[in-house]
Amino acid sequence: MTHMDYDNEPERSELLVVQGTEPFNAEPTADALVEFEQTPEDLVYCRNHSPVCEYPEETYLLTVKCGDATVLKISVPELRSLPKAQVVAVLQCAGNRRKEMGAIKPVNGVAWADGVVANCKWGGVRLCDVLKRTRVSLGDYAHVCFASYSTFCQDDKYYGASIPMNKAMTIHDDVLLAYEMNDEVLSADHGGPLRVVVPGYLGARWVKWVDTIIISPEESPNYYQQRDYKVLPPEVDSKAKAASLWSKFPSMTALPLNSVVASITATPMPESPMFSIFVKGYALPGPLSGGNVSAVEVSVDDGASWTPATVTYQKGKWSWTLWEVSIDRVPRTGTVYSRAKDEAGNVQQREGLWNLRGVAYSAWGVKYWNFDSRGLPTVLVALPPTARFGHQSSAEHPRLHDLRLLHYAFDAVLISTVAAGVRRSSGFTLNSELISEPNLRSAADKYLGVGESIFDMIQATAVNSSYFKRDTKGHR
Ligand SMILES: Nc1nc2c(c(=O)[nH]1)N[C@H]1C(S)=C(S)[C@@H](COP(=O)(O)O)O[C@H]1N2
Ligand SMILES: [Mo]
Repeated sequence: MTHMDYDNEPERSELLVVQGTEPFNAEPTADALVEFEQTPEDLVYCRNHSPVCEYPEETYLLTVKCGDATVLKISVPELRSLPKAQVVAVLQCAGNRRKEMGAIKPVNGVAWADGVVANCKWGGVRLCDVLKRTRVSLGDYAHVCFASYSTFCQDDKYYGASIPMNKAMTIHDDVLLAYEMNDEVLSADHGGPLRVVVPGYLGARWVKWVDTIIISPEESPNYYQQRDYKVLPPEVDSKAKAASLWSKFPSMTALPLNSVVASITATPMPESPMFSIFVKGYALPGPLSGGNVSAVEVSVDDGASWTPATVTYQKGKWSWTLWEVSIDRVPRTGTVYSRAKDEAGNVQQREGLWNLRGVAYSAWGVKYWNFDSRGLPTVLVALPPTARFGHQSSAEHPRLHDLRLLHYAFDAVLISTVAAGVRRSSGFTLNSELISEPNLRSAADKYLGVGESIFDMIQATAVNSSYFKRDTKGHR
């Protein structure tokens, strides 16, 4: 596309793992996410197909059209004077867990781990209230289309999506035009001054910087509604095969019932080579007909037996569910699976369906562990007191200061591994110039690549980043 200007991007949270900068795409780690019932803004993922647009709220205008006719123009200050609605709803990208699906067979798209999920409180005006003000005979139209003409996108001249009129007009479906997130003014990164909030639907329909609404007999013609965000059958395994098929498959609406294992911490059991593990995670509701999550279970014996987890948070029908569970007498290495159930009795299935775009992956949640004799993940043990991250020493670092468990083993490979881990999970980069011992300094630089690959290995096979999760706002 012709014009995409990345010169005015806002400042971003250091807590996100950056997947791409133009456009900006970044996610937090799942173990940090589950520390908060309501996701704080600095842990809310960013998903863009274009540069981020910044507009002053006072002059921001929304246009509502029916066909070619403009049927309403309303400013954000005017929207703010209408009755306000608030809803807690989980925003999730259809590509959440794509990396896991990609391990089955390569898929197209950003290799998201399991952090493109945010449980926020959204404030704004109900879409149905705005649509009613147009005096259009709404029942004659099947769809409500949203557009942000503010900028070109990677695949189309604007970003667009649509939802069925029915969804828009059902008051209990809580579709909003939001100007607030977590009781604060909606930031540019998350679609401010105005974005669409469609509880229960994939994030792609939650159009950011929405400037135009079109009441229409048809779905949005936009690329992201018509030729993306669809679950193609598994035999469609190339872009060429997909090309003629997009129009034959429905646009995605709700995402499937899902759960993810976010963190595992271990305690050695007295007088025994076995451990007790504490497992935390999140679960997500499927289609509305199933209701919200009613239970989550975990298995450490490959699904032969299941232990119920304790649900520690759920709010209303659109929120995520947080859960945790302790399991005693597990060996030094193992695998924990999670599965969610909903109010209608649906159960999350073991396998996820592979599809070309890597969307809607919902196999059992899974995490592996591999502890040393003290219950520590086997490699992350070293950090010299002189190592500095950004401007802070390891002791001052908000996410590292209470890592009592770290031994100051002066081993460059270990330092590099920790450095790679810290960088991945918090965005901080090791400033090796500030390591006082010259030998160690050059070695740490030299081994950074090794550290990166060790860290990748740990991420794939063990549980590590719980050591990096507590920040100043964090609590247990
Ligand atoms: N205008 C616009 N709206 C958009 C997008 C976009 O690229 N442009 N991305 C969509 C997708 S795919 C998702 S998952 C969510 C992400 O919202 P967030 O960046 O606030 O987390 O916004 C949706 N709305
Ligand atoms: Mo998305």
